[in-house]
Amino acid sequence: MISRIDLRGSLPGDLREVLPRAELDVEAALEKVRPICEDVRHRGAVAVRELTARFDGVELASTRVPAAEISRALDELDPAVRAALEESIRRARLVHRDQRRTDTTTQVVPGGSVTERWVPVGRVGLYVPGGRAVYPSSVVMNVVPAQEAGVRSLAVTSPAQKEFGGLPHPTILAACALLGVEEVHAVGGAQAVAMFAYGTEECPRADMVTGPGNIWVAAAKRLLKGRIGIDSEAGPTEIAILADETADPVHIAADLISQAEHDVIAAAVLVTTSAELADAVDKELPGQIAATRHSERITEALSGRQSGIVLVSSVGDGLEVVDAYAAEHLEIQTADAREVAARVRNAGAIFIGPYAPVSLGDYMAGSNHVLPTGGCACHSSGLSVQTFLRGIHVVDYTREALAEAAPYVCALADAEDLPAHGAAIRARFDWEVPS
Ligand code: HSO
Ligand code: ZN
Repeated sequence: MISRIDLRGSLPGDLREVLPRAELDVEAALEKVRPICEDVRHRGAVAVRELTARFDGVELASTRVPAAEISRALDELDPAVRAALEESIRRARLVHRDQRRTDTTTQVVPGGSVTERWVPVGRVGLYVPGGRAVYPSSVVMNVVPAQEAGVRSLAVTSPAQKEFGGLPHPTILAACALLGVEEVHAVGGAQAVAMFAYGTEECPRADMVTGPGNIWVAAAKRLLKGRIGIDSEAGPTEIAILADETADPVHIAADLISQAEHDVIAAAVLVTTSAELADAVDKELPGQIAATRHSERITEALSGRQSGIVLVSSVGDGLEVVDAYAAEHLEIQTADAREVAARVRNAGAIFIGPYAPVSLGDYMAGSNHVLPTGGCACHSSGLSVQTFLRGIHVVDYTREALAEAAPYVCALADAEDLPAHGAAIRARFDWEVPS
């Protein structure tokens, strides 16, 4: 069912051309999203509530979820889920706390220094999908780094659900309660991103919006980027596995299936040096798929053109392939997996050996599961404390240190035909260039 690409000869020049990949046409969604964003911009909360009625079939009195509903959701949460969320939060905090940055001061010359001061973003809006994808774990993965970065004002938004009386899914609300998030809005889709970008009477404007969403959310992020900071557009999830003959086909099949479970357009790619392993995985898949609840969705994802098994002649070639693919999640299931993993250059997150499956990272490793998709791992990282910080350079020079720099500044200003730049220096030294 899963297609095969044989690259055991020499690797093609442009690997990206031959590797399977989902195509999400965000561009096409832009025109639909534009009037929605404009409406929110001009009519604020009224527009957000009208759009929620139109798209989610829910009439909201206010977009803001009452505090009592948030604490009630926690009271009613299954104790096993509560314990798991608490442990997930604890582990994520450990990792993200270590990502905090300390200010550094560099003495450039005597009397001249530059300090890099790390300052958290003031207000952040966190988007949590609703509908088919109800991920309280994503609340944890968005909120923890923002909190550890020191973000003072945090608001979560998640689509209003008809079946839950117009509130976001109760497990989402309970996760917010566990994390101490008090501001939650029952808004989804492009209107949620616009609500944060422009602000409404019920939701103050945010400086940044993060979190995964559907194509409308991605399109709204693309449209409003600049007015509001974004993390990434977050496309369909993907897993790549680099494996040799030492890997267990049962594990490989299970891990491919686990991420295919997210979406019919999720991608699962196995890159292997072993044709026997590829055959064994092929054989293993149907039985495992048949035994799982979302078998239809999984079958569609695995047989789609975004998924496949890629045969390579060496682990070295395999590394070239996975680097070109730049997967959101990359498992290394080879002999010396640690050593092989150390050679990977492009991946959102790397999972080493047989006991670090992606599902562990989704919930409980302590790592973040909001990661770059669609090949963006070659230039971007997943969500972290750094996402919510800005490094501000603070320049502090004495008169003497400026005098020493003056001839250089003036020379470069002249070379760029920007004499007023040089004049701003000379004005401090009786209009001379100090020597
Ligand atoms: N694998 C998803 C995250 C997730 N998995 C949430 C389960 N729940 C994208 O990294
Ligand atoms: Zn997952």
